[in-house]
Order: sequence, then structure tokens, then C-alpha cells
Amino acid sequence: MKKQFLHGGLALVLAVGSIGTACAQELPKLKEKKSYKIGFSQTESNNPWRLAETESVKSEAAKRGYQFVYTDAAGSAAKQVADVNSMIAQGVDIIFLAPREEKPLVPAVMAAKKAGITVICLDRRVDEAVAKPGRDYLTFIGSDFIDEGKRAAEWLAKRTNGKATIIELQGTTGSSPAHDRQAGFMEALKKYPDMKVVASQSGDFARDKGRQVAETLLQAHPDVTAIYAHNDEMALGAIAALEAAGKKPGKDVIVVSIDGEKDGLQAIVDGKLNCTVECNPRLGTKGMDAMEAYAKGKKIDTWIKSDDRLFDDSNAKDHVAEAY
Ligand code: GYE
Repeated sequence: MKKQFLHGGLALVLAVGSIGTACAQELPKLKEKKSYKIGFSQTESNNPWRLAETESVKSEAAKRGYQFVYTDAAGSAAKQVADVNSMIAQGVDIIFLAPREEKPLVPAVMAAKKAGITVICLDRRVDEAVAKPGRDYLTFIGSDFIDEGKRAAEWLAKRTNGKATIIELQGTTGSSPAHDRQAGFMEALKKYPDMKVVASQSGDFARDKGRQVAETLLQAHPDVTAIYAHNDEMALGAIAALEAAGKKPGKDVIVVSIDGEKDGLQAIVDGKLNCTVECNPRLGTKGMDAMEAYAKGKKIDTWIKSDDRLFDDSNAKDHVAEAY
């Protein structure tokens, strides 16, 4: 009787153990092949940054002779989940995912994992409390957005001697760069009691939305001395709003942003944008190098970080030609 109970208990422990293993199931393997079928799920294509990223992934796939399956979610997280599911159904070898928002794209990552398909997150992250690089998807390839926000704040602090009344234009709500660029900026501002963000709103990383939001916020806060935009496109929109309000962007109001696109660098040369922290969209080579290394059985870091520069009036003109 006692022995039977013990056996029963052991069986229970084993059963619970195997459920545990099923949950913590390891990353899908990737076979080494001559040619791969690559899926790239893009989030939208309404700005030069996105176009440069797509071009980089597409041309790298072509260079290596890989098949390329491309989808554009046109700014909809729901469509992007459907896009990923269709790539899974088409049997791609790997999915490069540029997730629009952190939380809604988690099920897409998990569905690919369940189907045994490797995922690499490109340029944005998914919610790490639920889906982790190295466990649920291979790796995140992209910039340190917290650091970008900090660098923008430090540059602004230096330029304004630590005194500024700031409007912030946030990126897409729920996206990792919008979240982290705000967090990094605010963290750095703690050292500067005379630098205050008086209004902060999302311009969805888009130029015209950025212009509209800046217009409204400038009316409510005519005393602003600086604008911090989470990307160049929104900064360019804000520059148009400042000009429409009769102010000189870059002089009356200091404008700082992130990305380093061609129009942004040109705006620095023209004296309208003051600084942009680089965020490199050309991630295709790093992505496919990581994929091939993984197929060879090499250990892959859970974050493959971009090395980003900073552009201001000291160096922007030297980089306009190479920018996207
Ligand atoms: O800064 C922005 C784009 O996710 C890092 O998204 C990327 C950001 C980039 O639309 O311009």
C-alpha cells in the first residue's frame, strides 16, 4: 500500500516535470542549407527608415541567393499577426520580424516557435516579460533605445545649459522604441532640474502626424524652448509646425531627434534640426550572419546591438550623401 502510494507520487512528480519541460521547450533548430526561404514581416512602409530596412534585408537575401517572402502590415498589429501566420503556413525557414507593438506580436512569435520556425526580431522588441530572446525567439537585432534617449537629453542639456521647456513627440504607442526613448530621456533629465517636459504625445513616428501634434502642443505651450522627437520624421513635421507658428526651428526652438535619415541630416545642414542620434536601419547583413551562424550550431547572443553615431552641425554635412 505504502509502496504503491510512493510510486503514484513519483509518477505525479514525473508528470509535472514533463509539463514543465514542455513549457520551457527550447528554441526551434535551423538546418544548415545551401538556400533558405526567408520571411520578412515589415510593420509599415511610410517612412525612409522602414524603406531602408526593407531594402537592406531584401538585398542581403538576394546577394546570398535566398528566396524572399515579404509582407507589409501597413501599420496594423492585427494584420502583422496574420502576416506571420501566413508565412508559417508557407513553410519559410526563418522569420525576420519587425514587430509594430510589444504585446500584440507575442502570439505571432509563439506560433512560429510552436511550428518549429526560427524568429529573429529586427529593430523592435516584443514584450520580454512573456517572450524572451534565446528562449522563444533567437535574438533581437537593433539599437539601444534607452541610450538613444539619454544621448538626446545630454546633447540638449549641453546646448541649453541645462535649462529647457520641452515638448516630446513620442513614437508609436506600445512599441519598444517609443517606450525606451522616453524612459532614457526622462532618466537623463533627473540630473537637470531646470529641464522640464511640459507636454508629451504620440505622433506615431509619422511626419504629418508629428506636424499636427506639434501644432496643437505649441498652441497650448507657446513658451517651449525645445522639442524632442522620437524620430526624424516627426521632428521634420515639428519643424514645419514651428515655421507655421512664425518661429525659427533650430534657433528659437532647439529640435533634437533620433534616426539620422537623409532629410534629417539635410535639416541639420540647413540649421533647422540641431541634433539626431543615429539609429541604423540597415540590419540585413547582421540578421543573415546570425541566421547562418545559428544554423552552423554557434551560440548566438540574445541582443546583437547596433553601433550608433550622433549627428549635429559638426559632422552632418559629411554624412548626407551616404544617408537613406
Ligand atoms: O526610429 C523609426 C521607425 O523601430 C527603431 O521605427 C525603429 C523606429 C525608427 O519607424 O523611424
